[in-house]
Amino acid sequence: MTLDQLCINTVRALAMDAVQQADSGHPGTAMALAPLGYVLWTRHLVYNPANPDWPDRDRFVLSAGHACMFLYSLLYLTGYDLPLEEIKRFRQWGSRTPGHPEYGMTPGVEATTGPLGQGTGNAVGMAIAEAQLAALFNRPGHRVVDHCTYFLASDGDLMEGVSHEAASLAGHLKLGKLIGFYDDNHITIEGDTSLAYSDDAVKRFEGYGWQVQRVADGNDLEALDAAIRAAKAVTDRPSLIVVRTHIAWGSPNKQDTAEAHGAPLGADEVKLTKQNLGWPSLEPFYLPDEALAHWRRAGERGALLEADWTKRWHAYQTEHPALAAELERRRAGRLPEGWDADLPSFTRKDGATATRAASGKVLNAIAPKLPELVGGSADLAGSTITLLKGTGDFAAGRYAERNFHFGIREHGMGAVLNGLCYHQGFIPYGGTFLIFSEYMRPPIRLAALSHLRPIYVFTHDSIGLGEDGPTHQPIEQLAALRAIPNMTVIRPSDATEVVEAWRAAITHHGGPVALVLTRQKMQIIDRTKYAPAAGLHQGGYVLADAKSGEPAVVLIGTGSEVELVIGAHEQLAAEGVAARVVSMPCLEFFAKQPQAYRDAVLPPDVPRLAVEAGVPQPWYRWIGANGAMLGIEKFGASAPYQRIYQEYGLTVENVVKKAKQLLDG
Ligand SMILES: Cc1ncc(C[n+]2csc(CCOP(=O)(O)OP(=O)(O)O)c2C)c(N)n1
Repeated sequence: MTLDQLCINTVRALAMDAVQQADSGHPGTAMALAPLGYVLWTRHLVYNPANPDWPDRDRFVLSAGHACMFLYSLLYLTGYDLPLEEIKRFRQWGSRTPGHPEYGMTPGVEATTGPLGQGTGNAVGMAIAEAQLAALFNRPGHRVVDHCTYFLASDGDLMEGVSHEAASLAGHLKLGKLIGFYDDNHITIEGDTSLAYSDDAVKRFEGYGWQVQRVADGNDLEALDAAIRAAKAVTDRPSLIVVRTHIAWGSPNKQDTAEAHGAPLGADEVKLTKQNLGWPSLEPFYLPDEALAHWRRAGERGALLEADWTKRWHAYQTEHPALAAELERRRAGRLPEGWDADLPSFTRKDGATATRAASGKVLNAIAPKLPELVGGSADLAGSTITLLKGTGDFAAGRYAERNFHFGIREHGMGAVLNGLCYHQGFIPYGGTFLIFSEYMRPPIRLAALSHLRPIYVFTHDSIGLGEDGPTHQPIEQLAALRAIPNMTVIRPSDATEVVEAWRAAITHHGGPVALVLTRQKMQIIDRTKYAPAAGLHQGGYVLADAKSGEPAVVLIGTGSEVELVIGAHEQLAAEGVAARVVSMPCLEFFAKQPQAYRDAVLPPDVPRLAVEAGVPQPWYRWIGANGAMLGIEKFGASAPYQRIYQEYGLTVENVVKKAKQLLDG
């Protein structure tokens, strides 16, 4: 067996053994892709196992996350801090080799993948990030940002809609340093792909404007090598390399069968496969010394590559110190000094203002000082008010511009935002109507899981959007978003809270933030009379209290419903009923406050009434057993919004009535 073959079979053996030992996992795809991994990781990919975070490394995203033993094997073999012990503990509690790749858990894993198609979208975001940083920071004679983004997609990745959206956008943007591999193995879980799939992937990607090549035999190292070279040489469009492989290659009885997809081969078949491959030992996790040594040499190549880059980086630092410092700042995620100096302040003199409009003003006030703040919307910039003034449209050849046009591709937008976060150097935002958060829920969930921090600008946040009717009126979306662990949902009540909401979003780390904003105009709360909007950072705060300071009832509102609650408070006061008004723009922030603070805002013995134009589900924790909720438990309606509010009982009168009912017990 040649050394090449021995090294390739090492990946196959590790994948078989790890899945067998775990009695769970996906061996077949890793076995089929081993030659591709070998060619890519020994000849092309730029990485340094000793420094997985080296900024100018190539990115590799395993979009087919179920084939993670492929990636774990390569990481171990090339010398990342992932010892063989961890491979042996594949899929076990506390191991660094979880069932699908998880960002932050395993060095060298660039993205959390597994939900098919997401990684492909993430890779597009990473390539966008590279293109922008290169356009902003490279200078003649100094190419300090210059890396490729590779991804590996399976049949499932290409069937999923999100990959279509992302690939279409990537082709349009002519992202020349994006290179994808399509593992064309004709097998999915239910059997042959012909059961459900007869796309011509080549034509499809050509139609998107990609360069597409075919490699007829996934074991042909020179053909793989030539295709990667050709892909790298094409710099004016992304590349897809369609590689015909055979799942579980080398397995006498399981090759080319769906059985090899998601279950161990079985001890007997592992043995037969090893014999068939001419593997020198039947001992599990056996590794020939010469193969490991060869893989490690490939990894060591990375130290030289990084050293070369570091030399170039130092030259850049000398010649362009300010640029170098700025790039370092952005990569580290440090906000610039005084980033918030120009945050606007709103008063009642500004007149009634939709919170989406206030958001547009805040965004434009902070953007000049925050170049890392980039984004756009899914074709709703005018409605979400997410356009930045003073910068142009991000487009092919205009990669330094900051207004992104994601097209009508919410799902793709979410995945691309995640890619920008994974890459580092950005605070990306994406806007659409709150109702269409439904179309981007999978990447929102993954952002939360992976501790990424995109900002979502979700406008038209309730029945308050009016005439567009129930298809566009969110009812359960606030609850659905709040149900995601590590998600932060902020629904400011007026322009002054919008300022604080953006401040919170920009300074927040480790998870996504959704800003939920109105289409309709909202009175600006008179902060000379009511408590300051800075209370938003505690999630909920007392806006106005009973004169006595001892309320008989607490009225809680979020967003546009705070206006109703304030109205009810005034009316109740006139009738001599002691009520407190609490603005609760962010349940997640409030939940994080010490018990003493929460009790001070919501005294345990005082009955509470919460008012929000959405399903009551998230509120039961906060209103308690004796509380009440004025929400909506059916779909909306098409009419001017004032009429819908009235018909749905979301009125000052009804809040007053409910409050009294509560008091009457
Ligand atoms: C969004 C999503 N749906 C379903 C699954 C479950 N799943 C895992 S792999 C797979 C398909 C397997 O076929 P393919 O993508 O061709 O991978 P291969 O069998 O070649 O490894 C499915 C449906 C998933 N991971 N993500």
